[in-house]
Amino acid sequence: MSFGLGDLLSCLEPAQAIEPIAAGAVLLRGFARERARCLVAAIDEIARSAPFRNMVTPGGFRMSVAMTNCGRAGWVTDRTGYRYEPADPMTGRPWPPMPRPFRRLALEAAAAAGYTGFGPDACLMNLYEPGTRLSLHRDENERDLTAPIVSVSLGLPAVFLFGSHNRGGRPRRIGLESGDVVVWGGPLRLVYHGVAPLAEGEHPLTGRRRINLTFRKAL
Ligand code: MD3
Ligand code: FE
Repeated sequence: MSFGLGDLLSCLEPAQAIEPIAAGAVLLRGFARERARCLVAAIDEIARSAPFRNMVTPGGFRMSVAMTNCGRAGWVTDRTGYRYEPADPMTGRPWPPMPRPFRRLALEAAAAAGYTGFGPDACLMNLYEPGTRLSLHRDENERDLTAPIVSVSLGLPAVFLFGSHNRGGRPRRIGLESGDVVVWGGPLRLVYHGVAPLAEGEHPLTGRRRINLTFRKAL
């Protein structure tokens, strides 16, 4: 048996793969895999004081994705519009604080993608069940659009739809699995994106659910 230089150097490669999606976006496959179980436990705990709920859009449609937040601000929608709120409209209490390990994960992922010093103040948590989808939209309610958004997928796999700067055109489809992290910034910060209807399935960490965390600098 003989080893080439490639074999000798492969031990120097990071365990997790870094895939550039396009200028400004980086897919970190498996970046949060070892922490996934703890993240899900922490989310369950947060949801006990700020339950997942299906919010209503300004147009009057109830979203199929259930949402809650942690951090100093939380994203909400109702008949009056989309915005960030310091308190949960459902309970009147401040959103639960962002756990330190959440903040650390977001900082580390952003740094691995080339964005140093990321300090998110909001974490939006999306809960999907089979059939749930998120239609094409842009995230534009954050004050500082130079900061990236860090997205963490947990549980059932999903097909992420990655569109362009205008509404039309076929979006690219990107499969995201539990533990995958995507960092979106720079020229891609304002692209249209969404999630295809979740397929039926069962995941050891979450059962029939997918949870997505997005870390944002909102204020
Ligand atoms: C690209 N969530 O919460 S995360 C959202 O899987 C949202 O729940 C999806 O879109 C989900 O707003 C996708 C990936 C993502 C998040 C924000 C982005 C991609 C983005 C902002 C700009 C560009
Ligand atoms: Fe979004």
